[in-house]
Amino acid sequence: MRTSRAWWPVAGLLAGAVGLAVSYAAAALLHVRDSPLVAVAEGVIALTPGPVAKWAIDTFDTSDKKVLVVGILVLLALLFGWFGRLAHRRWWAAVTGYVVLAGVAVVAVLAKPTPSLIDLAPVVVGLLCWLVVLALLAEWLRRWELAEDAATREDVLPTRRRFLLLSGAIAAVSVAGGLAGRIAGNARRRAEQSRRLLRIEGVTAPAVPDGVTVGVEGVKAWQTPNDDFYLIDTAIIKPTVAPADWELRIHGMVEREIRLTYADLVAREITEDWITLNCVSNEVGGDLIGNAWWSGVRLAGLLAQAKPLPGADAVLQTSEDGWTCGTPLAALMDERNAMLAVAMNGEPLPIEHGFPVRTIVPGLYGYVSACKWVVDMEVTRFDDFTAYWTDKGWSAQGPVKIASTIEVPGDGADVPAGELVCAGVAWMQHTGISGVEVQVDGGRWQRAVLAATPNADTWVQWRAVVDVAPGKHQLRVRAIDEQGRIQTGAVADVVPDGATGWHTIDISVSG
Ligand SMILES: Nc1nc2c(c(=O)[nH]1)N[C@H]1C(S)=C(S)[C@@H](COP(=O)(O)O)O[C@H]1N2
Ligand SMILES: [Mo]
Repeated sequence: MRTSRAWWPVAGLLAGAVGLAVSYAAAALLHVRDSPLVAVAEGVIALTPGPVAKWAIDTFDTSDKKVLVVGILVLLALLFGWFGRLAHRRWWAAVTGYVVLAGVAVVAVLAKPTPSLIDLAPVVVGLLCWLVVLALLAEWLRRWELAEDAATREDVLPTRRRFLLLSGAIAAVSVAGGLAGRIAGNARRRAEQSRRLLRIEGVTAPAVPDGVTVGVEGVKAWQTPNDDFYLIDTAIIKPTVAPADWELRIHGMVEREIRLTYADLVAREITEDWITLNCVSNEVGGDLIGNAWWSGVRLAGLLAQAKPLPGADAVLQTSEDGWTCGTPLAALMDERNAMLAVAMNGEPLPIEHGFPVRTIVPGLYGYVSACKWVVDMEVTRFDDFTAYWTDKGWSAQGPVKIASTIEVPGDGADVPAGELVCAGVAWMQHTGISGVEVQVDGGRWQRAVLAATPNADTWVQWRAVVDVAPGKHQLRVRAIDEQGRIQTGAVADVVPDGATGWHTIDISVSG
């Protein structure tokens, strides 16, 4: 291995290794369920005829994908080495080789049951690594080769040393990437495993109440499935806390500090309720809102045990990843179902929704209440602290604002003239909605029919029929709450405490 020529396959191999390692780490850190390699392995299994797959599993006496993954790795190593050799004289052949491999991974990832764009990120990262690293190594191999042609020892040695150092560094990056992926993946796997095995006494499956839908196709499901529930958080790497490691401390302006393990928590009485959660950043007509069956432990009881001191008016919540929010103490202690939630739609909280424990408070935007992965609650005063979003210009107080949306027809829809069925949702958690009205082109407000709701804390579906003549028209909606307050048409931005304005859509009516 004294000549540069012998090192081209090694360069290809190193580029391949670092690309795989970095994409593996990216998959683990981004919580993509499987790395591209595993996706390919599973793709191979899926494409393998049943008897062959069975034979392979029997022969290798292993039910997991290890043998297959190792097999694919060996094949890849050979390919990478070959690409490296190709790169010496035919750079584009090598590039094409890596791109084809990435293409195989893309197909494998997209063939999974619910692929999303983020699932492709590890493949893209891996491909970039391959190309950049191969280009780097090739550059130094070429210099080394030039020096060899010049045939003086003094020229050869420095370029050779540089190439070897670079190779060593890249090998180290591969190992580090592999380790990082392993550690992140293990933590995730452990949390996932304990999550799957959890059976929480008192948690029941959701039963959607009668009459909550208006029966118009195109209106979002009244109950939001966990997989469709919007996600907002600042954590690039989601905390993976196993229940056995979870502890909550309630302290600050209290007579009695409380420390609670997960077992302590779920040994208490479980409360369950339908609650709609929405984000203060939701634009008028936006979809940062979802409705779920939450199960957890009422905070009122816990805080009453801690006995807040006079003068306290806030609870500063902190999550495992350091995110903070300030919640009015009163909202956590009044009659509403403010809870430390452990389950969502009858299942242990999904990791990205705050497993093992998060806070849910009806009537408040998420940014001042719904702390995911909550581990600390300090009873305090609003005057004495700021929190993550208040530091960035958002309001300290975040009660939800009354809102309504038109979901059917869609914005820009073409509809026939005559009677037009419109439908959508409205919400004003913890107060409730008493009416919804729609308007065509600024005309008179027409009453909609409301579906049922189990309580004042969920959104409500509405349906109305309006008459439309051929031409272009605007439809508008507004809601009225249980106290008779009418949703304002004044337009406000989401900053600092939530958007206002009437959701308005355009339609074209044909004759
Ligand atoms: N730890 C943590 N909790 C958090 C946040 C966050 O960034 N970190 N975002 C909050 C915001 S702004 C909202 S709207 C809700 C969203 O909850 P979801 O992602 O389960 O829908 O979580 C809240 N809890
Ligand atoms: Mo939010």
